Amino acid sequence: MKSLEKPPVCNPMLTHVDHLGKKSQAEATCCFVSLENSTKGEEGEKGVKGAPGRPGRMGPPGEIGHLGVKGQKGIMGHYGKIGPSGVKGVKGDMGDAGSRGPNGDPGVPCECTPLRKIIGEMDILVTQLSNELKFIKNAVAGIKETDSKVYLLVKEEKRYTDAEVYCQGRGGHLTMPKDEGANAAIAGYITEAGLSRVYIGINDIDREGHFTYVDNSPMSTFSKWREGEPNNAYDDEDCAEMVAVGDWTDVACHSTMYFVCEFDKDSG
Ligand SMILES: [Ca+2]
Ligand SMILES: [Ca+2]
Repeated sequence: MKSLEKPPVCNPMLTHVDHLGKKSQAEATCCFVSLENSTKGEEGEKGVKGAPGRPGRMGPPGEIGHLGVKGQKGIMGHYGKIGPSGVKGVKGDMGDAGSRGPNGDPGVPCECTPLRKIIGEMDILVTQLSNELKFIKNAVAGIKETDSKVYLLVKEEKRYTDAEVYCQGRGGHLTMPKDEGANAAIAGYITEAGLSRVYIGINDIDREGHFTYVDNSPMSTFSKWREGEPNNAYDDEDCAEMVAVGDWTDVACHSTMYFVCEFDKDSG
């Protein structure tokens, strides 16, 4: 057996440290151990299992997979509910023109002269109707009556002769008071109407100073002349008026004023 060289002892306790903290070079080289020709020791006991390590890092993303195969078409579903009405459509094109109709009958030449005559007659009728309507309005407004007479106060200013024509046109005359009762009745109508004077049917047109009724009947014993009348003033008073109190005066026939017509009841 080869003698062993005594290995240098490495004693850390002999390591010199100077005042600057630096190890001495000579002493540092003494730590050398030679394991040549040493014997292997016995195997030690197995150590205790250590604690589990920390989780590793996340790996890289995998590769994209392959597309799957398309499935088969399903069966038809149930019908849905009816939807709302749609928008009104655009107007269609115009249809073709129809066939031409038959010719009309020939026209009649204008016969204007008869038409003008008819129009003229209609104008006359309108005028007559207007007058009749005016008469009815007057009748509604001013008609009065006694047992034997109907009196009409006409509120249209007319001359004496025109007033008598008006009354005759309706079947009467200017009123001819022949007694106190009739005279009072007429006077009452004048007063009610708020008038002061009206023509009555008395005149001396045919013979000055000889008064008669307008229907040429003679004056009776009854008269109602105001005192001093008739005076034939200016030699121009041949007609008669009644004032509101019922008195008579002679006046000029060309004066225009309202008047009273009278109608006999039994004359219809
Ligand atoms: Ca006279
Ligand atoms: Ca007079």
